[in-house]
Amino acid sequence: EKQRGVTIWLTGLSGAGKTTICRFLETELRRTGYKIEVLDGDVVRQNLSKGLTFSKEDRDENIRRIGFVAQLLTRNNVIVLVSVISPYRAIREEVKERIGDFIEVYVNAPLEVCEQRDVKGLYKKARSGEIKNFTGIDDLYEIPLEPDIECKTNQESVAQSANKILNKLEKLGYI
Ligand code: GGZ
Ligand code: DAT
Repeated sequence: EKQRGVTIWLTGLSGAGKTTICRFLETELRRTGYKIEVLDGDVVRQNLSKGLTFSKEDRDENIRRIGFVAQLLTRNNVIVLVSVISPYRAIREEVKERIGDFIEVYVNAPLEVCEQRDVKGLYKKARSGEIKNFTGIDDLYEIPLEPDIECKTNQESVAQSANKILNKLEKLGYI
C-alpha cells in the first residue's frame, strides 16, 4: 500500500525538546522504511531562511517558507517533521489550512525548565541582554489552543513523547 504524506509540526519554546523528539522519530520511521524529511528551524535559518531576523515579520516569513516546502513534500507522500518555535498562532493556522494533512504537536516544558536546560546557553545571553527578542524572555509565544498532541517534556521521557506521535500517526492511518 502506498504511503500517505503528512506534516508533523512541533511548536514550542527553545529547549522544550522539539529537535530531540524529531531525531527520535526520524530514526524510528527511517528504520521502518518510510520516506522522511526534517525541517529544523536552526538548519533552515542557515540556508532557506538565511538572513532573516527574529522580528515578528521575519519569523512569519520563516514559517511561511517552511510551510511551503512542507506542503510540497507532503503532497508527494513524504512524512515531514518540522521543528520550529513558530510562536505566532495565526501563521501556524494558515500553514495548517494550506497543508491539510497536518498534525500540530505542542512541545511543552515550563519556561523555567527550558531555561534551566539552557541547551545552547542562549537563555543566559537573553537574560543578560546580549540577545534581544528571545522567545519566552522578551518575545511572545502564543500557546496552541487545540493541539493534536501535547508532549509535556518535563514529565515524560523522549520515547514517551515520540510514542504519542507514532500512535497518532498509526491511528490516522499515515503509518
Ligand atoms: C528565539 C532564537 C533567537 C531568538 C536565536 N528567539 O534552541 P535553538 O536556538 O536551536 O532554537 C532557537 C532557534 C529558533 O529558530 P526558529 O526558526 O525555530 O524560530 S521561529 O519559528 O520563531 O522563526 C534558538 C535560536 O534559533 N535563536 N535567537 N531571539 N530563538
Ligand atoms: P528544542 O529543539 O525545542 O530547542 P532540544 O531538543 O534542543 O529543544 O532540547 C531539549 C532538551 O530537553 C534536551 O537536552 C533533551 C531534554 N529532554 C528531556 N525530556 C525530554 C522529552 N520528553 N522530549 C524531548 N526532550 C527532552
